[in-house]
Amino acid sequence: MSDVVYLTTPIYYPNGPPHLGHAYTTIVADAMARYRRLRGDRVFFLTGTDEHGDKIAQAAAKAGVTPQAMADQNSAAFREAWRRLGISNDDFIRTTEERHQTIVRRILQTLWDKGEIYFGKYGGQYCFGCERYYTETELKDTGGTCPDHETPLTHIEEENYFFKMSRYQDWLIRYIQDRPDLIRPERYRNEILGFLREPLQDLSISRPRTRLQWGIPLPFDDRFVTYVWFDALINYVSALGPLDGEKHLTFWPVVQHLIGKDILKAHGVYWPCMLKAADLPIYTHLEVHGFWRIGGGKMSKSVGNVVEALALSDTYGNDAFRYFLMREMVFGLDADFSEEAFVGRLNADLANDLGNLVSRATTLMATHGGGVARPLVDLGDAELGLKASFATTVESVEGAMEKFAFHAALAAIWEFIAKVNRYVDASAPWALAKSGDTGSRERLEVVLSVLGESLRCLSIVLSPFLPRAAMKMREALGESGDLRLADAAFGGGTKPVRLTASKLSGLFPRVEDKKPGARASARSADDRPGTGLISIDDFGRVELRVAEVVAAEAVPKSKKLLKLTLSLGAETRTVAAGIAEHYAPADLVGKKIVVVTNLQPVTLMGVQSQGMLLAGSAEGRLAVITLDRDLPPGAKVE
Ligand code: ME8
Repeated sequence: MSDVVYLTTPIYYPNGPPHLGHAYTTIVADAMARYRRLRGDRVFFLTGTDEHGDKIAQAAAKAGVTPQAMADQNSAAFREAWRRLGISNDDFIRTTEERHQTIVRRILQTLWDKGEIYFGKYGGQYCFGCERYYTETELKDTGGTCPDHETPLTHIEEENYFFKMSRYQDWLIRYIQDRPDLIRPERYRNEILGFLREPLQDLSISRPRTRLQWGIPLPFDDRFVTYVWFDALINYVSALGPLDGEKHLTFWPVVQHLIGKDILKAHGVYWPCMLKAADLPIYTHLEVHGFWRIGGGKMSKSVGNVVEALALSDTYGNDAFRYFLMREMVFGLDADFSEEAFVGRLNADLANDLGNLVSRATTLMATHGGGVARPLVDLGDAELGLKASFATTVESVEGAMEKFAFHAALAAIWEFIAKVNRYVDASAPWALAKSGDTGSRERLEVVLSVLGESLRCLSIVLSPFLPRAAMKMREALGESGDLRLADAAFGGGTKPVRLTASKLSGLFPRVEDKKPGARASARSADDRPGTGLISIDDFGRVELRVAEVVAAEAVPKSKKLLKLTLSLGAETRTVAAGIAEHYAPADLVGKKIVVVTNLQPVTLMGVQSQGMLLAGSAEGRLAVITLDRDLPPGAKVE
């Protein structure tokens, strides 16, 4: 393994808020970045947002905002989500940034000058959701609908610029065949090789501006914008700055991409061909993981969607959330997400196995350690067994992390935790403390030193996975200074072994009621026998009030939005409401309406909106909810 690494996640579409799937890739990338730093490697860890193309343009049009405003808002939401999850990325790239666009233009110009791009006409079945054409072979089992979106395709015939990808087919097959670990796990390597058995088409890399405005204009023909995938993939290069700069020269040769299986083709086929054509080295590895399914397995559907699933990190804590995702999913395969399974692992692995061990060991050390430190000596068979076992654990973690097998790394660590728990039971330090004779006191010191050493070593190997818990363990042990994997060995610390610690209990509090939502007091499983039902407490979290419309005006450049000034009795608020196609401003002034008042404010077309009014709609008609009797502004609605 090289001692420098550049790790990337996909750059996510900011057409909505971040969700479980985005969080999974970013969390495993973060664990890997932390692990490599722990090894003493130099790491550059990148994530970001993919902001051009139809997807964003369409989502923005639907919301009545500009694509830039939509991208700004959701890109900020991604950044904020990663901050809250404690993600240690070194950079965050947005494809609307100038630093990115400059490099995209440069690479396009180079390929154009080299004759790698030509102007041509293409007709085919196009999916607007995927933003790409489908070949007949790809559609043979779908009856002509998009295999991903299951929606009808549109026949499009248009002139575009094409990248001569087909000429790289033989080269790519050989390149992959010569490198068994280029695309991992193997199933995805086989999928790409299988795909390459069919003739490879050239890639349309532009979209006419008459159809799509939102993109990077081609440097050699500004009637066209760059195809979003051609633009997006280049983020991995553009984030490192100029191609002759120090950062590029250091990190590009050791780039390793992490992606979900949905974007395998773009990364396994388009990207290496693009890099080859641009005379840039190909990535060292493409690490591909499977998909989280919700409600797909036998588990009950307590979490309805991927955004809700991500919110469980707030309910149960970041470390527990990271642990569950990394332990539950075998990297490369699909897995089912459910709150029951999450709570199950939290209680069994984190509260019971790890939390109890830490609590028992630190309590014994705090009570009987006497503030002493001593060399790690007089070890008996049990202690030497633990020492050897930890050395094996570290080897297993290293082997697993080399293959991105996060689940296996954690399983190995938990085997060791189980052994230490058994050691505490078998050596019965509380009995040694009670007996009080010199032999027992000496034996107690050996046991406490081995427990302290076990926790210290555990805190190091756990730190990439459970950064906060690991830090708390180190604080309890009085450890400070840099975390280094090299110190994860019995007797491997820099100082004599401590026998003392501050008591650390409740590292992972048990969720007493195993039913989902037990700790999120607002929810309970019994209130939700099927999907889609919410409890009265869920509903109670939404604050609704009567508001009087005191002023209303159109929002400049927006077809949909009206800016309403609302009186809520004691306060006045502004709300941007998407009702301009149904109401003239004057129709609304004086009306008493119902408003959600505890929504996070958002800015829509330059208007800060501090709430949302309630309205019903059917068959294209919309009606704002008003009162059938008079109530004062500010009155609660429940
Ligand atoms: O495809 N399970 O962005 P995107 C696991 N912008 N991972 C999941 C998931 C799930 N259910 N759903 C999404 C794009 N992901 C492009 C990428 S890169 C140059 C451009 C994760 O917002 C997974 O990493 O649709 C997947 O590859 C990625 O989110 C897709 O994110």
